[in-house]
Amino acid sequence: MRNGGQLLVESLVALGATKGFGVPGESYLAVLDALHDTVGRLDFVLCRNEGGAAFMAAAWGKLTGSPGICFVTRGPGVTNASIGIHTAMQDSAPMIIFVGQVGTDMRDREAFQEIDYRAMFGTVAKWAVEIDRVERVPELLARAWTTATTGRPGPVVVALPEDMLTSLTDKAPLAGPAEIAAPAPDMGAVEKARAMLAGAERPVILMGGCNWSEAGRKAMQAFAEGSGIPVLAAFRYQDQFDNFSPVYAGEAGVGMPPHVKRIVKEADVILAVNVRFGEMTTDGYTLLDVPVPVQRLIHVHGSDREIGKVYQPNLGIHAGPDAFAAVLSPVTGDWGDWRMKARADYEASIEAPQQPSPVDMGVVTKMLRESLPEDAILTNGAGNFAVWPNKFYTFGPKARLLAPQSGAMGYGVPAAIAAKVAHPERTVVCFAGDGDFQMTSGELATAVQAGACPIILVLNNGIYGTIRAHQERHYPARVSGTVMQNPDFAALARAYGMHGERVETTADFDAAFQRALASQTGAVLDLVTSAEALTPRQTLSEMRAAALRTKGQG
Ligand SMILES: Cc1ncc(C[n+]2csc(CCOP(=O)(O)OP(=O)(O)O)c2C)c(N)n1
Ligand SMILES: [Mg+2]
Repeated sequence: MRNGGQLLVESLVALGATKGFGVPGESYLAVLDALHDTVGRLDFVLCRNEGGAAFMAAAWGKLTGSPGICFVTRGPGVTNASIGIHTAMQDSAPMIIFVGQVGTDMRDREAFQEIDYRAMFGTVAKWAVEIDRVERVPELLARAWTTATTGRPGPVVVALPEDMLTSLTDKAPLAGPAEIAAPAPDMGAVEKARAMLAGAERPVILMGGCNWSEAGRKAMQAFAEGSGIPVLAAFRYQDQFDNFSPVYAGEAGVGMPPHVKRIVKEADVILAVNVRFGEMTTDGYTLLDVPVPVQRLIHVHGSDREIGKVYQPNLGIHAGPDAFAAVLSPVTGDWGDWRMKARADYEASIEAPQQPSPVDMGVVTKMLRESLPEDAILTNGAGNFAVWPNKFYTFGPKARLLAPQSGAMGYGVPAAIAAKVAHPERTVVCFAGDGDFQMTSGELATAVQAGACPIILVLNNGIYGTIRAHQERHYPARVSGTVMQNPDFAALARAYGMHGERVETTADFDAAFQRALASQTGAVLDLVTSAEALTPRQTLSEMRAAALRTKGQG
């Protein structure tokens, strides 16, 4: 006989979960107790805020393709965690979050910390369920795992009533995950797609998602290179295609470079593989007309619910990304100049002009681009600073980027911790804004306790820069609610037991970074940057002046 907590935890071990990120609560003591027996097989990574824990689980899912596991308490615990659930959803990343729940004997009375999770996460998560009978733990957990990982991957919320967790059953735990083959493409449709591409003058491939296998990505690269078709990455998925490939042309994401907009607009045939057509990838739904784009669209996706969701394709193909890539063979066409211009424009776009800032992030990013190991993992949250890892770093086939499609501030630090927990041997560099960093800086304690040692670069410009930029464009010279008084970030890092340094000039960065790498503790480098250098190609003053001129006040 086992209780619900033991049945759940033993089943999770069998499914392949090795780490769970969480904050304890009295609502799921039986789960915590069961985790007492799985140390070394399924470890509980103790976090400081459920928002951090859920971000770590979301990042784990995005990095590994296996559901990120999160444990949180009811009510206030899960409300804190909701930011990570939303982020996993927008990222299409697999995640399962277990939430303690009030006992079934008092449900629907608005008992202490009670929430109806199906209602709360009905549209935020991919699925939300409550397990109210202990015998159903294996059934519903198996479904949660399958739901999180198949089709368009995403987060599943599983609520666990307290009395269910302590009830005894002789039901056996799961023995392992179901083996599920992804939908394979219809070969007639694949030939149609090849014919559409072969007949194109300006074809482009757009790819995204985190559920590619290495073989699938290689096959996609072989197809794109063999056909000489330029490739764009969907928002924050530029790590899924070798940026050094002569066909790679950039990221269709926030702050989209002009050449990327031009490529999508001027393309006559778009092959979109594993792409969710979000606002950022489409530049606010302007690059392709809704619902019928001018460009001929081939949309390949593992979920039938993504095909035709926004854009009616000329050809939709329901197929998993790997399964589709595996059956592709190159096409030929006369688009060499188109491809070469796309690549040249991309190469020009990653060269940053000199920045008006004590620490010049253009120089810093270039230095990292040239010196980080090929399997480095970069992470970031949200803010203007994200342009550096997102637009000026180059991701080879082994490098990874963990950056939130939800634009959630605070993601970078927990994602870097999760990456270090997953791959202690790899170099993990988090880019954080000063505002972004302070959303989850409490997780530095988690990092130190878990022995996870990322290097965190805080781009300290003293402002909530993104909002300030919008402010200057819409309400020039009326600064409101965007200036921060910051703590000493290096001292803060040292207080947590990490290496901390303030870097005042570009010339000081290299040595500081070497000391950070050499430290066994992880490090925070507080980089003094100027608010003027808010975007790589336009200063804050230029933004203000332009807006004042438009308003006739300049
Ligand atoms: C959780 C969350 N809260 C608020 C926002 C709105 N927001 C987007 S960027 C930003 C400012 C980011 O400031 P900082 O991290 O200092 O980066 P900077 O833009 O200065 O480089 C804010 C407040 C958000 N995206 N996420
Ligand atoms: Mg800032």
